[in-house]
Amino acid sequence: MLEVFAFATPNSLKVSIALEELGLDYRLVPVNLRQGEQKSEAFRALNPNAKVPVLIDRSSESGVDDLVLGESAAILVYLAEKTGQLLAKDGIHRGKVFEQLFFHASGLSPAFLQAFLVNLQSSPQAEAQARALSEVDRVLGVLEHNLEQRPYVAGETYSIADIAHFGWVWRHQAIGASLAKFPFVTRWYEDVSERPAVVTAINKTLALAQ
Ligand SMILES: N[C@@H](CCC(=O)N[C@@H](CS)C(=O)NCC(=O)O)C(=O)O
Repeated sequence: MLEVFAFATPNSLKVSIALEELGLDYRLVPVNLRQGEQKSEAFRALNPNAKVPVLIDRSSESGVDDLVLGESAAILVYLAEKTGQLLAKDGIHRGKVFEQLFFHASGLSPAFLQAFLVNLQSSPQAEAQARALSEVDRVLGVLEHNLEQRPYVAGETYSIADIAHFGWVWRHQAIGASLAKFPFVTRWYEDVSERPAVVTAINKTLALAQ
């Protein structure tokens, strides 16, 4: 049984989507970020970084070798390798998936997070908001360039790189960003949004905050 410590957030959603796509049996364990549960001693024992998501794979009989894994991109890679799906075993496509995952972790995710945090302030400064949104637009422009040449972010097939990017792009309206000037990103976003696994994962992840 797989357990995912999560909340109704972009990084948590990525893991729910992967688990739904892969048809794995899992349980979501809510960590209420609004109440600061991520800072509890019990949660920090799982992830000293005090952030969701965290995956626990209890597939070992003894429990001694249970895997406890933080970082959404690492979890996506683990699940893909565990099942042999959504990540090529070698070659060009695998390289491209990792390129996108590293771009996600170092570029797209921090840009969206920064814009989200600026918006969260009680009286956000216009200049800070504009700067954050301009970086969001810049990284969306990088995605646009990729998606103009291929149907999915890392090539011809859907992969964990699409799941990673989708997790944050899903929140574009909440941070005041628009996809209107990115037609290829819009096409990809609509395509991924309609996948049954994605619809189910969004519903289950949003329910964590209800
Ligand atoms: N690099 C981490 C980032 C995780 C992250 O930022 N999680 C947010 C929710 S999306 C969180 O737990 N925030 C709580 C906090 O910062 O106190 C990942 O990709 O998993």
